Amino acid sequence: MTPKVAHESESKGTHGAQIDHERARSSREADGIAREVIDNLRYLLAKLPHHATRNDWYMALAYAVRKRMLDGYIATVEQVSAPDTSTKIVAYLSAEFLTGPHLGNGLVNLGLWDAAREAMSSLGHDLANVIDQEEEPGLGNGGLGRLAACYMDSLSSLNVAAVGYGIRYEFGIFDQVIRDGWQDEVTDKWLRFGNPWEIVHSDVTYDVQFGGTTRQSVGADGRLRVDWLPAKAVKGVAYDTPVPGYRTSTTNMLRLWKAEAIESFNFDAFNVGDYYGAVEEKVLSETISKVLYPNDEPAAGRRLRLAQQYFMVSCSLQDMVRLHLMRGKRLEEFHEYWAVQLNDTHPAIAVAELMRLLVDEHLLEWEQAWDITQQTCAYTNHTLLPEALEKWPVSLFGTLLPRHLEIVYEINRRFLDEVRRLHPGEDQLARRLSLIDEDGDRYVRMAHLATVGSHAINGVAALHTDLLKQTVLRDFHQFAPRKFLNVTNGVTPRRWIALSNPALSSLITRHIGDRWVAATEHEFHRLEPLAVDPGFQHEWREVKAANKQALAEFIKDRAALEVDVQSLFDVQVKRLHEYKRQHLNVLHLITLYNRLKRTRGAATMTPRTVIFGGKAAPGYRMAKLIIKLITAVADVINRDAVTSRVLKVVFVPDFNVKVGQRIYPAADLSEQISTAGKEASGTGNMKFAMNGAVTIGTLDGANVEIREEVGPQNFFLFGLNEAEVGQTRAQGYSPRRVYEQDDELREAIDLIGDGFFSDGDRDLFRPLVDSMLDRDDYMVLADYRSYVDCQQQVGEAYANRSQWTAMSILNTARVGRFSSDRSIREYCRDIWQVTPLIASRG
Ligand code: NBG
Repeated sequence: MTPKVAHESESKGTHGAQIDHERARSSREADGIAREVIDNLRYLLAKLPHHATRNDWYMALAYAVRKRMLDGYIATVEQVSAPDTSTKIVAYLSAEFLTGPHLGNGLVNLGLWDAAREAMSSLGHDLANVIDQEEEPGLGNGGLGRLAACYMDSLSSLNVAAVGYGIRYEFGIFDQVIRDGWQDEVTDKWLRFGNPWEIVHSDVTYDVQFGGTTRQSVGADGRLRVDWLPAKAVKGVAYDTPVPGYRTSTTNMLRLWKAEAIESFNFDAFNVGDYYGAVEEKVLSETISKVLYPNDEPAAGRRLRLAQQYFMVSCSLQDMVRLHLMRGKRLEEFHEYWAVQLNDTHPAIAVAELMRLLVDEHLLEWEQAWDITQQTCAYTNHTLLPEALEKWPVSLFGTLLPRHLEIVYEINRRFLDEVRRLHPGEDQLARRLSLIDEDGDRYVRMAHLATVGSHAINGVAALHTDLLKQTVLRDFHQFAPRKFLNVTNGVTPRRWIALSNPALSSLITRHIGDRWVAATEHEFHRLEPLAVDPGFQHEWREVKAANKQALAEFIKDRAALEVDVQSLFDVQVKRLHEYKRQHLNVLHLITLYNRLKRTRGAATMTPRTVIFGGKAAPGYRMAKLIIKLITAVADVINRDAVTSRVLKVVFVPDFNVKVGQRIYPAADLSEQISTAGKEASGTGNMKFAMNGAVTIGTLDGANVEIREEVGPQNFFLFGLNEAEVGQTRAQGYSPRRVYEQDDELREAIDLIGDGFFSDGDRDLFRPLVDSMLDRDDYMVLADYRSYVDCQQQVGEAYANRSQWTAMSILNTARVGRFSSDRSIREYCRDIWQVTPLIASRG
């Protein structure tokens, strides 16, 4: 493993060494990179090459790549801060950024992949192994956080000046381990081996205050002033991670805040000898950015969660104000230079905080401040599920943020005056629109705050936006219809095709050139004529087969199971939730099992490998029980000599971005089977389709648009649509009746209920069985027959290889619209009114 290029320059004179060093700095060539990796080992990690661990090699390469990103970043800053600039900057505020590992993506975007591979191989290392060493930052739960990361990639790739603002959680989403078939949670210590991507700015810090009281006074100018006398304060420190665009010089920053104690804050405690009291204070301050909250758990009582939200928002807005003033601009024109996007309601407190900064701290008039706030902010809604709509008890809110509660009341008072003026006598309407929920205990409704404080509100898929207007935000829509618009989600083709599916990428590039990576929507259509070309089909199948082989090896490694790579890879990976209906998938599996058993294996059936993956919120008992059901059914099927020949079931533990990168490219069938009306958009559905998987799905979220794009004949549709779900309920839906009338369904449910998958234990799955038979909130039984029959068609279609391959190719060719570049262009045009920077190609 002795590096060939180790310190050539040492043999030269000092001057020569310096010049070599300078050349290496900006080198895009393999030897320059290799030399720098050796330098980094030595000067950043203090290691000799032959003592270096795999992590050291990864770190050394990461630093070399980061350096090249920083060149782009400095160039971007120079442009944005030029004295005559009128650039508007997008501030994407999000409690989650699920970026995935950075190294591979950085190499793709910077165009350094081949050089880095050559460099590492000259040093005796395989680039793929080095890349695999990186531990991903799990700073998000699922789709919402991953969407934020895709959008950051597109913003840079489209040369839009942007900052992603969020929280640097010390512990991200938990790691999932499966023990005895159950999910167990392990803390995610992603920072344990260091993080070479972030740059700490110890000088970019802000104080964030909490609690206390407020005091009114009248200033010398006769103006009413409100002072907030907080009880405590913490400091937010900026940690920046560069986000390079694809083959462009534009590099933006993801700026994440870490909470620290303000050193001088509790000096008194030191003076009176309460040393440990002071230390405790420090520990408490730091807990604010300690841990990411898993979603799908009641948050209403979580004081720390509200503190996190305010902490992140306050640091970010203070930072924007500082940068704005640094650029020599006036606060009156803040909205002309900043577009603040609220990613769901988690950062909705920004509306009140921006008002506070403008009115209390910078002494603008309320009306003007309100105008600026509304023009600056826009809000994206990501869910209609009532339990996921954030609201905070007024008492908790007022104790933590007394000044903000006053501001919320004042916003509400003015807003409701306007409502009453336009709709006199409609008290119920005013109650429904109010920022304060007064039915029973009083709550601050964060979605209402975000809606009132924004000039644009968007849903994340066409169906979702329509439902948003008809349900949760119906009254707001009637009140201000023009504020509402749809921006269908998208995913970045850089990470989700170029990086994770290199074989498919090079096949596509060989046929249509490489412009698709940046112009997916336009270019992918050029694949359509190839869909029926036998030669191309053959190559397409070979790529899929190789990806399946690679996944099979991964499954063997992680789940100790051998799977048949010729079989149909039928995949459902996403968070565990009843509305996503992993248990509907399980009912299908049990049905297949029963058919095989009945016919002693003679039933003609397309061999399948059914793959699950996903985390359940630690406190969501039903979701955890569904995991147990999947693993229990898998055990029975996989062990049975008859069934396991044609059917295998695997639960891949710890689904995350890295695992996703292995799974999407290997899928034949994508399961998008949520109850219609429940999945706002979905983004996994897009990743699958881009990688040539065909979807079996309901008319929910973005499935509707995916089906429109790929054509109904290339999409397996089943189930009730959203309107039918409502009608079925209204007509007194009885799941038990469905159960009684469908023999296969009854047989499947009875096996679960009778303890067949739980060693005779009839209680284990009882809550799940009862919930399906008694209420069936998610219409699992209602959609069962349609799903099972549709799966039958899938199996038959897969048996026709050339027809299936054509479907697969057409899926890829026609889903270019779901590139996040298209989404970001729409945000720029319709919501932010920003135009790209002029950038050179990187
Ligand atoms: C999720 C939705 C998904 C959607 C993502 C991104 C939340 C609150 N919502 O359907 O469930 O794709 O957001 O928009 O996480």
